[in-house]
Amino acid sequence: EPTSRNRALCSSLRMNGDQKSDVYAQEKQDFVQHFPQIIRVLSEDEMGHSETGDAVDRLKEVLEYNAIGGKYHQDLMVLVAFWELVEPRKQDADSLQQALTVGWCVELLQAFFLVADDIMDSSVSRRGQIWWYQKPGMGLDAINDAMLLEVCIYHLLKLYCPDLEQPYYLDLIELFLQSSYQTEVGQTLDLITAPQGNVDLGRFTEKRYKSIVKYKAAFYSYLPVAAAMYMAGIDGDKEHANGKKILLEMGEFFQIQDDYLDLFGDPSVTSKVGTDIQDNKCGWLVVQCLQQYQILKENYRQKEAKKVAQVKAISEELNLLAVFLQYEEDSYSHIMGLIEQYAAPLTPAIFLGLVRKIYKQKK
Ligand code: DMA
Ligand code: MG
Ligand code: MG
Ligand code: MG
Repeated sequence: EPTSRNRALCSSLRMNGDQKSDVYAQEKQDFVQHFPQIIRVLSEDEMGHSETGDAVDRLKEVLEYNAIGGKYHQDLMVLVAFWELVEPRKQDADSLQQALTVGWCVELLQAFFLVADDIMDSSVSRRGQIWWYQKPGMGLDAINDAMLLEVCIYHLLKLYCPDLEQPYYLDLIELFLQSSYQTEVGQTLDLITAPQGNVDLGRFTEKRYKSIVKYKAAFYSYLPVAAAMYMAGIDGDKEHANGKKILLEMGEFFQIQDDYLDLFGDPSVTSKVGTDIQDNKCGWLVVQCLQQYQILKENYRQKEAKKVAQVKAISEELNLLAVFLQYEEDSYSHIMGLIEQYAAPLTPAIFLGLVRKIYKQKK
C-alpha cells in the first residue's frame, strides 16, 4: 500500500543514511520496466506512416542509447511525489502509467540536454560509454537526435493523457516548456561565460556562478515534483512557490556537487570524464579559488586587525600549516644529505649545530 510504503521510505532515509541508495529500489524497477512500453508507444504511433519507418528505427536506437543508464534521480521523483500527493483511491493503474510516463518525459528532457551538452562541452564519455555524438559516423547528426528526444516528450504527453481537456495536460506542457526555457538560458550563460580561446577569470564571479547554476540545473530539479503536483491537481501558486524554495536549493547543491566531481570524481564511479578545466568553465572550484584571491587583494597590506585576520584565515583554509610542516621535513632531509656529502674537510658538527637550532622551532 503506497502510503505506508512511503512512510517506510522516509524512516529508512532518516535512519539508514548509508543505505539510502536502495531507498527507491522498487520505484526504479517499476520505472525501468516501463521503458519498453515507452518505445512501443512511440514507434506504434508512427507505424501507421510507412514512409517514416526508417526514422522510427533511428529513434529507437537514439532512445536506447541515450535514455538508459542514468541515475534516474529526477525521474523517480515524479513517481515518489505521485505516491505521496495523489489520494490513494485515485492511484489506479492508469494514473500510475501516466506517472511513469511523465517520469520518462523528464528523462527524455535530460537526455536531450545531455546529448547537446556533450557536443558543446566536447565530452568524450558518459554513463560509461562513448558519448553518442562521438560514435563513428555520427558527428553533428547527433543534433537532430537531441531534438528528436525533445519532441518525444510532447508526443508522449499527448498519447498518455486520456482526456486532453484535463487541466493538468496544459499545466504539464507549460511546465516542460518553461523548464526547457530556463535550462537553455542557463546553458547560454554557461557557454558565454566560457568563450573558447578567451580566458578571462574576471568573469567568474560568485554572482555569475549562482545564476548559471540556478538556471541550468536548479529549475530542472523543480520539474519532476511540480509535474506530480499538477497530476495530483495541486496547481496553486503558493504551493508551487513553496516547493520551488526547497527544490531550487537542492538543485544548486546538485550542480555544485557535479562541478566538484568533474575535478575530483573517480571516472570509474561517475562514469564520465571531467572537462570543466579544459573547457574554461565557470565551475564551483575555480570560483572558490578566485574568491580567496579577491580577499587577498582587498585585505593584504592593511593595518586593521580584522583585515589581517582575513588573510590569516585564507592560510588556514588552504591548510598552509600542513604545507609548511611538509616543507620543513623535506628541507631537513635535503640539508642533512648536503651535510653528509659536502661537509668534509670541515667538520659536520658546525652545520649540525645550526640544523638543531633552526629546525622544528616554535619561536
Ligand atoms: C549540464 O551541466 C547541464 C545541463 C542542463 C545538461 P554540465 O555540463 O556540468 O553537466 P555534465 O557535467 O554532466 O556534462
Ligand atoms: Mg557537460
Ligand atoms: Mg555543460
Ligand atoms: Mg559538469
